[in-house]
Amino acid sequence: MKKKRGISRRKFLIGSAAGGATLLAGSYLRPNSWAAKPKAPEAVKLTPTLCDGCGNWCAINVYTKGDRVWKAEGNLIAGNNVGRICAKGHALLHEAYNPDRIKSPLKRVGPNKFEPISWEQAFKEIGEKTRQISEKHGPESLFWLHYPEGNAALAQRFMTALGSPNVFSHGSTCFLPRNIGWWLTTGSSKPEHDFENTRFMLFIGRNPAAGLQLRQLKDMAAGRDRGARMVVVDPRFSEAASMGHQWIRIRPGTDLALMLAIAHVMIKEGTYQKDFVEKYTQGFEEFASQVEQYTPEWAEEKTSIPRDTIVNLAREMAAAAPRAVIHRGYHGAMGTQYKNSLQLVRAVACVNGLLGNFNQLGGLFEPPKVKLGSLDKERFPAPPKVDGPMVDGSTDPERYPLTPKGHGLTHAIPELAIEGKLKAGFVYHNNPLRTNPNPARVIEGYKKLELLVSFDYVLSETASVAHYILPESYYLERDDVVHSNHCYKSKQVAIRQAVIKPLYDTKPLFHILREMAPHLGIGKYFTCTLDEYNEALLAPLGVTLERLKKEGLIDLGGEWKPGEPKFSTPSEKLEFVSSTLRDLNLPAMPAWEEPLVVPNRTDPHSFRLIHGKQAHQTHARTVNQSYLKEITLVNDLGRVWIHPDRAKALNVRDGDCMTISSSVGKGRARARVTDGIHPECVFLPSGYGVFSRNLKTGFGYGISYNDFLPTYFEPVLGHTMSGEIIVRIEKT
Ligand SMILES: Nc1nc2c(c(=O)[nH]1)N[C@H]1C(S)=C(S)[C@@H](COP(=O)(O)OP(=O)(O)OC[C@H]3O[C@@H](n4cnc5c(=O)[nH]c(N)nc54)[C@H](O)[C@@H]3O)O[C@H]1N2
Ligand SMILES: Nc1nc2c(c(=O)[nH]1)N[C@H]1C(S)=C(S)[C@@H](COP(=O)(O)OP(=O)(O)OC[C@H]3O[C@@H](n4cnc5c(=O)[nH]c(N)nc54)[C@H](O)[C@@H]3O)O[C@H]1N2
Ligand code: SF4
Ligand SMILES: [Mo]
Repeated sequence: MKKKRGISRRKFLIGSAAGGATLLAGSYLRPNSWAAKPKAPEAVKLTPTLCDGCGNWCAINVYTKGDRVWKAEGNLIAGNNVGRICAKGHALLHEAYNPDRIKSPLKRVGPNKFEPISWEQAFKEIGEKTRQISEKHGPESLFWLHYPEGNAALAQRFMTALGSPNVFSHGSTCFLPRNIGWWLTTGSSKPEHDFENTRFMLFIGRNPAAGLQLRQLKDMAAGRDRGARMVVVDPRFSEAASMGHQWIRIRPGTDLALMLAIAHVMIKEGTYQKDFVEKYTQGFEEFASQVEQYTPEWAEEKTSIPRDTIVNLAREMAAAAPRAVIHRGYHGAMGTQYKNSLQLVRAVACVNGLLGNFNQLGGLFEPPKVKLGSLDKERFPAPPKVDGPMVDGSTDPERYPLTPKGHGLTHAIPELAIEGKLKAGFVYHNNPLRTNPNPARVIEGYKKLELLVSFDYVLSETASVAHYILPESYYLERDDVVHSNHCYKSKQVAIRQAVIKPLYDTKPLFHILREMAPHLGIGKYFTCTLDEYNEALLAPLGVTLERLKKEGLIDLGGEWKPGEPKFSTPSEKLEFVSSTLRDLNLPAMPAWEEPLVVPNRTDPHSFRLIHGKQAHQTHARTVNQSYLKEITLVNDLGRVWIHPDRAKALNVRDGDCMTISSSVGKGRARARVTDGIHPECVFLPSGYGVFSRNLKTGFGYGISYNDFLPTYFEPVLGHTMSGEIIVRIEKT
């Protein structure tokens, strides 16, 4: 059953080193090629599961006809997506049938040359090599890197069993300052927004209409339709801006100045929520005298936003308070993009404090949390704790005192490999060669590893340089660990489960680890079955695994209600002055900090390069899906946005080819000349630049911001500062 519909191993063609691997000469999916196949009526079956198209893990009901995937619908009660599915969620159903998929474990036998091997051989060889490396260089020379999801706890268990503290996530390229800034100020790193009931919503470098969060998007629209005002601050006219009442065009990297000036106006005019500030905050007096210097006139200089616009924004928000809310941010201005992003997040949290919106209708709230159970330690002994520091210094209190354990700084891995401090890596559901800065250096580093094991379902850039590729079954083919990340206003628990049988010789991560563990001498920590594991997680919730599998997602109640705000900071208040930062001798109050780099305003060729998501692509991994690539091609969405005045000075017309270069890279892209962009920057959509030849649909289309981004470590947290890119642009 397993391999029949795919290609047999013998037919698996290995290309020449120069030409790259030709995995198979299969036909590519064309719109409806499979869905429309005329067939006799077949049994229709519904399986509830979770999408894997991005970190939202939307709950979906997938229908099969016979043994093929047919269609999907969103789960109506799911906290993250309330019945919705995006274009990627639909298109990725087809990806199960993409001929680029890896069909069995592979061993790399030369540059881009792979040989199919058995699981047994793969486990044996990986086991031997890992043991050798661990004995010779210590377990600290091993690392795991993943996009953490339900399976994250498994990876942690696996590395702990091996004796290594080195578990990395994508955090330093995505959300690090956002989480830490909120945590420092309010004690919680991811507050939710009651957009449905708000009267004013402000977005600062956050675009839920393309960096999708389907629940937020629905609630934003609902709030707006009920009369809330929607304002979007972005250097470009984003999709969220197109939904809103007002787009405020800001000079990139300067949102902190805007926030400080808004605080200045609200305090000076006495329009902040005084009762809230008095009862629930700490350090207001100091903060108030701090922001006295940040006048709207001063902020106009920094941000290029007219003074009156700033004053009006502050007044409108204050008038709507406490039912006024500033989005908590994600990856844009408040994520890992700027040197001042941490200060910006702190400032945004503080202005939300001035609005007094915490735990209020139409404001911010702490979503109810599900507390999952754990394995019975008598039956399933846990590996001894590993207390040592992470190899990248991210857990060193002297160096990065705030960077949380379990994430690390992923972009430090290449240098550590070059220095010989890291020798072997396991990379799961992550593609650092494409998603980390400065690919030349990342490639060099990863190639230095003595052992690189990739768990992927296609030969991504990273998988293509790995020594072994252990193909995980596609999300539609596998059962996973229980998820508890769907909680929005109530507690929810959900599960991903197989909709179809695996098409090829692939396995879910749980099974891979369980079967590989004995070869690494850690088999005794991986004796439970996935069902036993999931049952242990569900035990405290009073929900059976059987019921969860039947329903896919269960609402456990515990509805959020507005009320008294609670902050789990050291002072148990919202901290304008952060006690943690003060103890660390770091700036304890939001204060202006320049971005790391600025374009040369007198040079017509000099720009900041900014970037962002498009609704139909995830990172750089979905352009290998033919429908999604088609959306890009038909709408010409790969172009780089440039302001008409700047384009004119370079003699660039709409559609012309431009050469873009920075201190680390060079590339070409066509121009989209538009006044929907700040003149001092260009905007590059972040979904392109696939350079793995083994991804045949996506290969070679477009460029990536990482190609131009030097390897930086922000001084306090260590994140990538991926918006601190200066490029030179010329007409090609
Ligand atoms: N379709 C889709 N949805 C996704 C994802 C995906 O890949 N594709 N990924 C998910 C993940 S992991 C994440 S992190 C989120 C990311 O979601 P967002 O945080 O919304 O991410 P971005 O699109 O990177 O950036 C948002 C906006 O910031 C703007 N921006 C850049 N620099 C500045 C600045 O200095 N100031 C201001 N005010 N704005 C600036 C950009 O123009 C962009 O419109 O999306 C999630 N959802
Ligand atoms: N070029 C570029 N770089 C980026 C971004 C971007 O938009 N563009 N965004 C930044 C942000 S916000 C983030 S969060 C990070 C994300 O960084 P990564 O986690 O590295 O990003 P993804 O592209 O989602 O990589 C996922 C990898 O998992 C593989 N994969 C997909 N499905 C499965 C599966 O079912 N099982 C397994 N085992 N593997 C699977 C994909 O083939 C891909 O190789 O990247 C950051 N860097
Ligand atoms: S937002 Fe789209 S791609 Fe992401 S999980 Fe939901 S349906 Fe899938
Ligand atoms: Mo992200």
